[in-house]
Amino acid sequence: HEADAFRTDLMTITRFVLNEQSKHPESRGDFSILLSHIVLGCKFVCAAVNKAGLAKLIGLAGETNVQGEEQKKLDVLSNEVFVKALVSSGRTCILVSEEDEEAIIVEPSKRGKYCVVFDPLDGSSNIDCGVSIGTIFGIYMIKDAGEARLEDVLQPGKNMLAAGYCMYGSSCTLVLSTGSGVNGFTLDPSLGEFILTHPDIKIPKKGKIYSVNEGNAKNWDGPTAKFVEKCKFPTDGSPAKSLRYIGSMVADVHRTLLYGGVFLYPADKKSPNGKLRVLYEVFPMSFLMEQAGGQSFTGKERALDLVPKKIHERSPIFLGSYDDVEEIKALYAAEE
Ligand code: AHM
Ligand code: MG
Repeated sequence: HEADAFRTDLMTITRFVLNEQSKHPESRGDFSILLSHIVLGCKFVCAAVNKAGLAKLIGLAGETNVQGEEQKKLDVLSNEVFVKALVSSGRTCILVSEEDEEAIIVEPSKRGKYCVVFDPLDGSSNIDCGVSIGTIFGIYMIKDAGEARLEDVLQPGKNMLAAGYCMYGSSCTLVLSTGSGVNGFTLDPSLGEFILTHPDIKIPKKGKIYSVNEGNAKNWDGPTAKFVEKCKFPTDGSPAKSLRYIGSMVADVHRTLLYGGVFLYPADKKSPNGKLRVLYEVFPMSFLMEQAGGQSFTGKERALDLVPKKIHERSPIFLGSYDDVEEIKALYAAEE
């Protein structure tokens, strides 16, 4: 169709969030401002990641540049960009980043009511071979606007107001939920804008893919081992599942969200709490999964019910299509 050749009515992420906001007349636009700063961080990291392969030539990411100066590693650089963008938004009070040991308490003159937990560049071990990596974030609102305390971020994931990730892949895709469904936006590099490309994402009820680091199998617990065995040798007449594992959480979860199936990073004998971090990996991804109609489980409980005690705490995680996670839950329940 002629009319389809060029879309002339572009739903940018800013327009989308402002639309959402207009449904809440009491809102003063703080969230839109915060989000625009997160979006800026994502655009910056996207540009930096796209140039990563040129590092030796132009001096990026831990290489020495033409002036002979040591350059910052891409994950360190990304963290600095996000911290500065978030603080300068004037809408944040506590920041927790995978890259910083301690939580950052924003100075009083720049404070706002939001707490942001984030992993600025997850999967960064994949940078050098060009595999997709991403930024993950979750947003809480503080209880008492007057003072910011660490307890404000040590809340269960179900208290998050919003969560999302940006994947730096064959295209740059930002997936966001503000608590009423999940929407995906793709960066149009010529416009420098994220455009709504995946409205109202729903994960298939059951999937054909499982995604796990099977190299850890010898250390798995019973239910995890049984589940993966069933994926390969189903006993109920259903077809065997395909295995896909990128080893980059954002990319593995993104595929799971779009195609269905399960992504798991279970506990094992060596790491009884798994590998992934509760606040800025497990919670945001679990929030998105539930908002898309899927589920997320820790092996003990609904992931979003978990109450973290420390900011860098880890948890096992099983997330994805509703029916597939239901199967995992049944295997754990049978163990008890
Ligand atoms: P990182 O935060 O050090 O990048 O580690 C997190 C990454 C995730 O993106 C991915 O799901 C996981 O580590 C893969 O771990 P493994 O290599 O043990 O399979
Ligand atoms: Mg990480």
